Amino acid sequence: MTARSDGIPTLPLRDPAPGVMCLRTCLFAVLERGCVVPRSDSLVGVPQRRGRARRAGSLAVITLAAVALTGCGRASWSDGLLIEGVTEGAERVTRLWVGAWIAAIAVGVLVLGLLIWSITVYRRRDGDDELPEQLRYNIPIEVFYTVVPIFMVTVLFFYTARDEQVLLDTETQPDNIINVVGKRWSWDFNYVMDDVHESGTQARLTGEPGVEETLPTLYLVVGERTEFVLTARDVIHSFWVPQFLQKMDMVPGRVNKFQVVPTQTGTFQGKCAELCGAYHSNMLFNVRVVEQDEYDAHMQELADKGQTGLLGSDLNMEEIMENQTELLPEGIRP
Ligand SMILES: [Cu+2]
Repeated sequence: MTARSDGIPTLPLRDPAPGVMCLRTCLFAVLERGCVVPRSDSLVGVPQRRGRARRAGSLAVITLAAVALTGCGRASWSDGLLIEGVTEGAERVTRLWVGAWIAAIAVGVLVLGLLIWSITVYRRRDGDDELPEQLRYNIPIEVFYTVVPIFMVTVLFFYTARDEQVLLDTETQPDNIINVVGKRWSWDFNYVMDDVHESGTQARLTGEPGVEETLPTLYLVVGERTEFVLTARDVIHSFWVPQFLQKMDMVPGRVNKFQVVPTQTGTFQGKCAELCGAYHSNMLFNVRVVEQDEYDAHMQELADKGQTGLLGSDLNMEEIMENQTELLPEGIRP
């Protein structure tokens, strides 16, 4: 893929999530068959049977696409087709995701079942000339359908709040602290404990392969607890590494934090998840999770290039709020 039909070049990055890739391919296949887009011949009196056959064909293709997703790389039905997580917290997120889907499907099936049951059993029959028994102001029923949704929302809220509390806990002493700064339209990485930094520039989407090698790259040590201190230079951005299954906003004047422990080595994609301006989609970066010695070598490489010291928050367009400055590590404070 090098250019869209409108001439705008696209970025030949690594494959997206396996499930996403397959879903996209399958849906394109359906669209290309003309199954989803209405065709003009259905408007000029072609027998309806053909239309019906086509619709049945579409349905079959979509069903097959959904089934085929199970065979697409690492996304599995047991994980709710969610991309594979590569941090310690990922399993918790996956469980919450799968649980929420099970609850949603159970409620959906129950509601549909009740709907079909009521329109079948209580349908109007020959000779029914009067209104059936009316159930307005039936207090037990009204209490029932008030209490049940409140119960369902409470259960979902409980599990979400419980998991969020664990995932956003920053009480544990981290092994490493990295200040990630969002800016239009790239990233700065301050390796606080190693006193070096990297300043990225926005991706040049040339349409040629190899663009990903030019992106700023964030290095992390596998198995090590890293704390991200998130700030923004100009407007709101959002720090998102899809395979962390977690993201967080970067708000001018504020300091946000979360910690991760990466569980596998490898290179992963990162991007801004908050529409932040014209080149928001160019705001890309890589994450390399490596062993300690490779991380140390990279820190040395940055130092050798003269990228010592940290990029201070005085570069921000907006000052960090007073009650937030203490959340910043020394060396970045204004
Ligand atoms: Cu952004």
